[in-house]
Amino acid sequence: MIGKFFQKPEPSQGDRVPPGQYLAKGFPVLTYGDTPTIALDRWELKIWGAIQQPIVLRWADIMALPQSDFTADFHCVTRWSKLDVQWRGVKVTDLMQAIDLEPRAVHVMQHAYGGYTTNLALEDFLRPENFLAYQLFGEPLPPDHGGPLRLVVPHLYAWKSTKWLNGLEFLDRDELGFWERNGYHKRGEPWAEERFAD
Ligand SMILES: Nc1nc2c(c(=O)[nH]1)N[C@H]1C(S)=C(S)[C@@H](COP(=O)(O)O)O[C@H]1N2
Ligand SMILES: [Mo]
Repeated sequence: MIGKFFQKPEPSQGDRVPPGQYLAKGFPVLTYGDTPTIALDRWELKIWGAIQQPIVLRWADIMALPQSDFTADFHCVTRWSKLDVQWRGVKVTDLMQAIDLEPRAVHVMQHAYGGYTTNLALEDFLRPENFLAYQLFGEPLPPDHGGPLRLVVPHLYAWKSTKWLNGLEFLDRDELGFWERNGYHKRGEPWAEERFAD
């Protein structure tokens, strides 16, 4: 595994690389299926389920929210990690200011253009470090990395960070997303190596 595509962490980075992970050279693309093409003037983010009022956000609505820069480590369950990825976008907590959750909301399903889904517990979704990203290293987020817009949930394996996000469905119970139905862990915390369902 070490060599062309992977490298050993420097000692100073070691405590940032979760068990069983290697540092990737570059930033690999990991997609199940094809990369969809979405024009910004047709782009939508639908938010529905256990909330007071379903809404559909357009690109201008995202741009009207507070914008922030983020630096976050990225851990794929296939054992590569990339440290200090630089993004720009909107905090989940800022997006959620506009949403009135019903008390029965306890989980959220992320939906993507193309049909990918992944589930999160509400407390994992609402963490202050989570964000919606539309820039990567100062450039528009490349389509292969999830552009125009993806979610990033740094504290969980990256399959919980949906590329081409176009829906957030709030749920009154946990439901499994695409990888979770295919044997992966419900939560996916890298420091605990929550890779597979028991
Ligand atoms: N829509 C969608 N989002 C997705 C995936 C996918 O196949 N489709 N793959 C996930 C996985 S397994 C990982 S590791 C990261 C990879 O992000 P990257 O391709 O930008 O490195 O995206 C996640 N989000
Ligand atoms: Mo992954």
